[in-house]
Amino acid sequence: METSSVLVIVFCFLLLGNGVQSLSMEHQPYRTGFHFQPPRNWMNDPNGPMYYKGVYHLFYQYNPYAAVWGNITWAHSISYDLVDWIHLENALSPDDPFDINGCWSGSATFLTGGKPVVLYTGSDTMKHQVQNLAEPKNLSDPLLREWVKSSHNPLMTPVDGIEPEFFRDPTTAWQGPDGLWRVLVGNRMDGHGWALLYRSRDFITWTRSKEPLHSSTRTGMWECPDFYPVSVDGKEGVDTSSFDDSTKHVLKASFNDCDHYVLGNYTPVTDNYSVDTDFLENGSDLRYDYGNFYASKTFFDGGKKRRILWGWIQEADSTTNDIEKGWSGLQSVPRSILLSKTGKQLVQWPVEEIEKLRTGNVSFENKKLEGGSVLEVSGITPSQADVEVSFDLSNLEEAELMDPSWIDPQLLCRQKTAPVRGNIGPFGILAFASKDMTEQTAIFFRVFRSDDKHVVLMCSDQSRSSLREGLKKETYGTFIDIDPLHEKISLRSLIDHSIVESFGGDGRACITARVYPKSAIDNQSYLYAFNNGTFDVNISNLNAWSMKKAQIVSSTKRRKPHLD
Ligand code: DQQ
Repeated sequence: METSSVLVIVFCFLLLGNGVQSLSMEHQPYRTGFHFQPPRNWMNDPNGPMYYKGVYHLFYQYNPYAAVWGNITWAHSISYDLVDWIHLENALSPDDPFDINGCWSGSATFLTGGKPVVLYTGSDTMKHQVQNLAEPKNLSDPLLREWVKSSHNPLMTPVDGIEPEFFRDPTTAWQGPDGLWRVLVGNRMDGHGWALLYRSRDFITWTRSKEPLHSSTRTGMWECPDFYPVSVDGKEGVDTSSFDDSTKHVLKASFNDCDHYVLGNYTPVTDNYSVDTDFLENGSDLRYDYGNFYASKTFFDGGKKRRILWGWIQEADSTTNDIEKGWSGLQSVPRSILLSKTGKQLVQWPVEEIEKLRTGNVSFENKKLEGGSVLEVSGITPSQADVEVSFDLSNLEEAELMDPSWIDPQLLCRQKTAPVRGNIGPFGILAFASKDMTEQTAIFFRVFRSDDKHVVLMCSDQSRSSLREGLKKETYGTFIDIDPLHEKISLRSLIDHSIVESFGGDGRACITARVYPKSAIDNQSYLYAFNNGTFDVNISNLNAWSMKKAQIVSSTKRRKPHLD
């Protein structure tokens, strides 16, 4: 062997063996294959997503200079299919007095006639939060490459008792039957969360309504509010300014590191919003995702008549390691979002376009998983995969009794992690598993019995996800509205190098986790189905695919698009 080859091997060995050093730019096991991320540096909230003249636009909070939050700019990427992305020039930079300390989150609105504009928060010279307007320079450019800030900025300022540090993140605006535009701005007042309501005839002069659209004494500051209609027949998405009896309205607010939502009825003439069950009321805790998912935003895709949701997935590693690897933050896969059949919650599913990355399928049906067994799913690339599995259960009468004190599902998942045996469950999948199983991320279900029904718990257990120290290895969980007597328990997980996005019960509960295995990376990563309950479960169907890499490139480096 030549001396140079030996040196390369020794160098790689040193990199791999050295924890933090292994995260340097030379070795990047945690970069994703099909989740959106910029080539380098910091990214947080998705901003102003929209579909314009056949092109999807995603803007996002970005630091052009470092892998930590700061210098917040609106970066801009476009796509023709929500899978492959092209990074364009930054759309908004913090270089005016009304946004010199940052161009923070905001949303896009199509004005009458179809002109897109964005409202965003500027952190001004005093670090006061103000709301600003920007519009495309050239409407005939479907890529909307250049953006011009309004000469009227700032349009909304923190006056009349609004605290200047708690006034941000304007929603997509909607137009009422009186022709007035409405927009919400996230706020904290008296220590609580508010969605302030503003109205305008010309989109320039905005007047604050005496009453907020909604507020809650159970929460702190509301960041990144979102407000939109969903159709009660649950089949198609609905444009933000549509109102009729066949819709309910969703209000989402970001607080406590999670995106919470409520459902309710909105009357546009009076701007009355009456919620079915309020935020955190009577144990209600509706969230888009019970894992790592924040500051999300939806938009109406007029092309395919659907509403699409994006969320920021933060790192769960130390800032030092983020700096070392040179980047921080992912976006979730775009998810289409609808009202469930029960009308009591939303359901989410990865947009169908993601499926074009599927390749190399492995599938089987009707396989018994005995209590205490694992089954390797081989023949795919487990570190970049899409897995769908459904379980049917025949021993439901054996389910353990639900203890009425188990009211916190996340706590229950933390206590009853994957190695803790139950009667019916834990069963599910082990993602990012090392051959010796010392590393594994378990996404699983447990079934309990309570009075006359069954209670299904869904968990994502990161406690053994990595042998590396210093990571946040949070375990997440939620109860999920499935009746296992009458339906199978299904799970879909999108596994992508350092992220697992899981959809239980056909999208009734989502849990996203960031994990950084030390040895279960690339081709040393394995995937298993498992059942650690006492009783057998049956895999009625399992389908797994390797996933191709999406093409996410800067405008100068574009290759031929996928032809399939
Ligand atoms: N991120 C933005 C704010 C928003 C927060 C700043 C939520 O506008 O409230 O980067 O993550």
